[in-house]
Amino acid sequence: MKSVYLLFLFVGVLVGCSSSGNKQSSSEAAIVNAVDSISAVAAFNADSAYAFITAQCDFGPRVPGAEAHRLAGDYLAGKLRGYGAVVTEQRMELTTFDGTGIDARNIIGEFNPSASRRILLLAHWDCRPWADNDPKVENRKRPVPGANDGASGVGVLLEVARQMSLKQPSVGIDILFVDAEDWGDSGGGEETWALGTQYWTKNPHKLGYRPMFGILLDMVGAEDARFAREYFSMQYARGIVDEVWKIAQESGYGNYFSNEYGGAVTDDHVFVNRAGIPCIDIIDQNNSTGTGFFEEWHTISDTPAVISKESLDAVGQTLLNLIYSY
Ligand code: AHN
Ligand code: ZN
Repeated sequence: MKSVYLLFLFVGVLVGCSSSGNKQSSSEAAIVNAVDSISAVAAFNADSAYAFITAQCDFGPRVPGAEAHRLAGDYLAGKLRGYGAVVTEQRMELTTFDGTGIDARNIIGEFNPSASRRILLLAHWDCRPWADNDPKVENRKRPVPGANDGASGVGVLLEVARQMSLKQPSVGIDILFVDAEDWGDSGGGEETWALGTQYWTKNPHKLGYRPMFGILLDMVGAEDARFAREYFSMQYARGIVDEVWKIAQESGYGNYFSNEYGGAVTDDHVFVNRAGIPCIDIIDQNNSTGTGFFEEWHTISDTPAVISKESLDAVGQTLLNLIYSY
């Protein structure tokens, strides 16, 4: 954000000059417009977001059924409430592809609940029960710590929530923490993933819930994250991808928000789109790892050590700039 402040000062000088009678050049006008659209905005605090990630991981792996899962769920609901949200919790019994019955829990926080124009922001908060991509065979039945795969998106959204408690947005924002995303069958059917989201689309927290669009965050915290334009997001919600990527690039995060086309990811947003809500996925895709995702994906090494505050900042500041542009 320092660069935004510097830019603001710089534009102040420009505006000062142009008010003395000179016609503003189009490039000056472009800078003024860019700053106008971000100057009213809150400053995302990546240290805070990082602390929300370590707090989740400190409970232990948030695998449905585990004590850490219950405690972390209470923590997340309490945080949303503390930042002024109207909180709804959905409890559900689900059966996973391997026949396990789990008690799952979606947590929803409504900000500015009376606003009719709304944006949905979501991330999964559960951890995968097995690190089946771990290089060591003996680790593959252990749970994933889920610092990036899960906690990063949640941590960014909690910091967005904290910012909204300081400055009420004009638009309504609904933060949805979905459960049981990551109990899916690698190489199995797509419907084995995103069970909490599938439940929510069939049982929305509000009858006839219709936000303008949704944004899913998944694995947003790794160093040098690269958010390509994910395939299903482009299929279902191209205009939202364009809008978010434009704001990110104008905010100085073009290194993260790439114009490249990404692969197709079966993720929570697919089911939201099928329910008729246009929804994009901001997800780090990596061509060099073999899995398509960050190096430690579905390993026991997905710990806070993989998290980069710069990556959190790129995503969080982009979201705030979007929210306060409405
Ligand atoms: C598949 O691997 C099919 N989808 C990735 C969804 C996911 C898992 N996101 C996080 N963990
Ligand atoms: Zn996962």
